[in-house]
Amino acid sequence: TLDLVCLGEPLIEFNEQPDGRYLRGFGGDTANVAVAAARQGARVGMVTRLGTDPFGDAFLDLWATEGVDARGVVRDPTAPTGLYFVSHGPDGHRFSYRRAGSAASRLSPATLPADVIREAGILHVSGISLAISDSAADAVFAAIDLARAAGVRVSCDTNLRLGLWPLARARALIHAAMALCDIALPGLEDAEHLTGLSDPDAIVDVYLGLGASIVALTMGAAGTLVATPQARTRLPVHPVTPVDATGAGDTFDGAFLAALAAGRDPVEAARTANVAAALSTQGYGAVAPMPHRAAVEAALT
Ligand code: KDG
Repeated sequence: TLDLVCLGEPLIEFNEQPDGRYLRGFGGDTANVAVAAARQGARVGMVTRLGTDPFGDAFLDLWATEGVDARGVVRDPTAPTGLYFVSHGPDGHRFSYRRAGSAASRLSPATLPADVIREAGILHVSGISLAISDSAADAVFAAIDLARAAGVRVSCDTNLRLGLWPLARARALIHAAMALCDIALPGLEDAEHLTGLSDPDAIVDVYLGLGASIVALTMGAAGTLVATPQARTRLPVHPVTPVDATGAGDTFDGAFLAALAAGRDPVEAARTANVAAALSTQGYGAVAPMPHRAAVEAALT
């Protein structure tokens, strides 16, 4: 059995270094969540499609190393593994995608590994899984149906990427998915765009209103607002000096879901996840600097 199954697109990462070179690594939001959760000790599976190219091989090697179950991964000889570039400027990082027509964009309901999804404790999806193609969005909703029918909890991160789709369509699909979710993981900036609101409590009301029983609103330097229908708690950010925040939100999600799967309450889970997310910003890349459980525990004490 698995604690967590993540559905979405892995992307090979080329991360700009101060000397102008590009450091090769791994990204793709839900794939980042998978590794982050595995490093916290969760049993994790990935559901996606990869090309039969060396970048697809590299992901399978990564998942073998990290202990991420790849039974739900299909290799597609007719489409490439996607990639993206990360550049850094005074306003933070910027992504440039080379992903149109990728293997993962061909995700569809017909090739979902139903057994892998049904055996999980939690299914995690995101706004990016919904954005990459119509058939991938169909796959997300089909996976959610499978999960709900089997009593698997569903988690969704807004991960709004306005470079991938227009706001109105993003809002319609992301909120349709959120209405089927138990665990809502909005980021403040995403949620401001999606709801038109700026007050964190009002935003949390929207996601609780859509039906989530746990909402963790991540607010960057302002910390995290964790809410259930019964209680709300604000947690401060764990102070570090960041180098690259790429994947920090995904690291939060992975550590949060791993802790929930281990039976921790949402506030404890968010406390751990805040630390994991902060530590993940101290090196370049989405995946390489993600902390293991021991480092998170050491920083918590
Ligand atoms: O959250 C970080 C991701 O956005 C990054 O790894 C790239 O998946 C990615 C995307 O589509 O933006």
